[in-house]
Amino acid sequence: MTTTRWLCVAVMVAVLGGCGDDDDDGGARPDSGSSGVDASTLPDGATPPPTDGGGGTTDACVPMIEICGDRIDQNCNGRDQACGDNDGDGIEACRAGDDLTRCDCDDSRADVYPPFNGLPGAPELCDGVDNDCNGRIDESAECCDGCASLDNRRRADWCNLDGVCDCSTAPGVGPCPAGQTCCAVGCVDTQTSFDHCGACNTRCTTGADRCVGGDCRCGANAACDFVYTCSSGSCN
Ligand SMILES: [Ca+2]
Ligand SMILES: [Ca+2]
Ligand SMILES: [Ca+2]
Ligand SMILES: [Ca+2]
Repeated sequence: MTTTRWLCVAVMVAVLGGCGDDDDDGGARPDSGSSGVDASTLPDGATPPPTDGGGGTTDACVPMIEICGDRIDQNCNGRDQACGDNDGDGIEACRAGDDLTRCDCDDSRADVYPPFNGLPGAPELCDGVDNDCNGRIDESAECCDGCASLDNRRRADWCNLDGVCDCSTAPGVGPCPAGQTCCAVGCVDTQTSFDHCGACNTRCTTGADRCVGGDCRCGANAACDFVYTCSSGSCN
């Protein structure tokens, strides 16, 4: 490659997104293959420009969080992401300069979005994807080897950066003690908690006055039908 060609690639990547789609794959990154940059021809210390993930390329594209509108294909899907909410999950695509944990780190997938406005992010699935845009892939307790020894993985909600199983809402505790569940408010006994009866955030209604064995109850009896209120162990 001539010096002129290399300058074209470098400048056009930054400004226009490439010097033509030589392999016709629509990639926003400069194409490689037979017309790719030969690292041996670059100035000392220079690195070749990244390539897209489309067909016809020979260099591997390493997926990163996509930045919309910068004419660079960070997530290797063959094109730059348009700004806005392209996948309709309610969170706009990351723009250059954004806090990448607070914008949609993949605006082409509706099952990937960060916590927003008090609502949780997408559940972190064991799928090799950073579903909740926190910069970590498959860190949930369900996916984490560090939680494998627990009798119940609901005692934790993720693994720390060192791989140790933890309940993030109960700092310093590590996994919740046996018999407790890691909820948004910390470690909870869902067998007895009125506000988390049977599961996190499952509050008993006024038809009950206690939680026993994970079931809402009125005194020694089942919870009252919805038209009644439980008072002093009786439905009234
Ligand atoms: Ca979105
Ligand atoms: Ca998304
Ligand atoms: Ca994550
Ligand atoms: Ca995941």
